[in-house]
Amino acid sequence: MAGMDEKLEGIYSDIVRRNAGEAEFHQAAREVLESLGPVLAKRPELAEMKIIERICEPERQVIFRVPWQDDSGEVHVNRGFRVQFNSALGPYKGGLRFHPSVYLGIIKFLGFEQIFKNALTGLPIGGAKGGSDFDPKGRTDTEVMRFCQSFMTELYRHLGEYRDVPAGDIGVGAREIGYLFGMYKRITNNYESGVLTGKGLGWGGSLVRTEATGYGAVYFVQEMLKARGETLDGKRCIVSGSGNVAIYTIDKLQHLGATVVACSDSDGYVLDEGGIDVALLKQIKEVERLRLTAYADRRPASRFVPGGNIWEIPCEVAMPSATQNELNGRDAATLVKNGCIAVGEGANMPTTPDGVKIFLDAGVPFGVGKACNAGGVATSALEMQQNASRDSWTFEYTEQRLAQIMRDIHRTCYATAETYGAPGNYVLGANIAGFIRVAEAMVAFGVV
Ligand code: NDP
Ligand code: 2IT
Repeated sequence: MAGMDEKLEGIYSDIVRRNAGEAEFHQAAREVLESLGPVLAKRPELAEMKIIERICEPERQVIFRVPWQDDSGEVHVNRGFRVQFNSALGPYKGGLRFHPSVYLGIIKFLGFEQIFKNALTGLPIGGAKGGSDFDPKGRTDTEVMRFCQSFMTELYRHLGEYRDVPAGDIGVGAREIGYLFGMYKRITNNYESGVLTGKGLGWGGSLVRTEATGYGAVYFVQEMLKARGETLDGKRCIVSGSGNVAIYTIDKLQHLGATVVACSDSDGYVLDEGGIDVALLKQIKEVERLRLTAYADRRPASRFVPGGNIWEIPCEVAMPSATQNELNGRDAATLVKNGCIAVGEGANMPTTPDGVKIFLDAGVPFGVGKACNAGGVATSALEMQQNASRDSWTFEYTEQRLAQIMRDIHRTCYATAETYGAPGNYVLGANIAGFIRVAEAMVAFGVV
């Protein structure tokens, strides 16, 4: 296998054998292992302690039945997951995803990425992920509530502010966190604010958490451009997706003088040469919960392209912010050919391995997800800090903290890549820097 020595190749084939059929987890693990050769060469004690083998095996995996009734009384059975991957640096931390494509391999890949991402934030949080194959699309509020209540009826016993702290991800936003928190509070008879993050502002939530992933991703791209003497001002940008991450990525890009000409959902993309109208996008997606076609209906200057490939639109900055493997090698080649000068991953693992290689080979600064989108979970950790001190910070102060964390992550990845002989390679820098922080804690704790 390219880029891996014999020892790492052996670890990788064990992962494939022990986690059969979990393609996304194999992909995420392989990307990290491909970065670790130089670390093992410098730090043989980490190999001796089998740190990599231990990091690749979740500490605990919970799979459970989630029965619920829809508004007509029909009974449905979904599957719930929580993979508590690593608690070396703090309580398990990571989002919940509700999407029909969810199975163990997706949750495991996301939990694995979360270990290194959370380590990069410098904050005291371990790595986890959870979710369900429940499809919230077309479901009423009361159906979503009953599903969340059933989901929490099992999950609560695995949570706690010092044990495991979930948040949102695809299909899980403030509404779902509200229903989940309400059920947790009822079952445990405790007002334990710090057990979930992404809460509403009136009941323990943090200002800036809603905006944090998108804003943070843009700060990261800003730093990558700065390292090359560039700015976002006047840049033509593409952001895929139209959910939480995409909306606030677009918002911040335009605030900094860029123009975002397109965004998307799973049905196609909207092209708006004048720049996406963020207020209208928020109204349609967050308030009315409609599809992106409604945006084009209300804004005659734009048009919706059903089934269109958003990466064929020429741009200078691309920020994939929808889902895993949404940008492949062909798309990457098209972007490079069309003059793309920076890529920042708002989503988790949106670029396929051949796509990543094309960007790296072309020398296009590539902000890998676990570094670039870490602002969301970092602000979740700031929410936990506020909850622990029964305090709430201002928008300005919280945003300053987020911006500083993103600059620090960029500096760490940049410097680590340089130290390990791969200047400008944020993938290598993020993997090595995140790994070392977790590995050192694991060594200190002994074989546990
Ligand atoms: P949302 O549910 O708010 O939005 C998801 C968006 O992605 C929608 O536009 C959705 O379109 C699209 N999408 C989802 N699944 C698919 C799919 N299989 N194919 C095509 N399009 C799809 O989720 P978020 O914005 O929160 O999450 C987006 C990405 O960012 C995910 O990869 C998530 O893991 C990652 N992320 C999220 C963080 C957060 O704080 N929320 C933090 C860090 C990373 P449609 O409506 O058509 O399904
Ligand atoms: O992928 C992610 O980092 C998230 N979905 C956010 C996790 C969190 O705990 O805020």
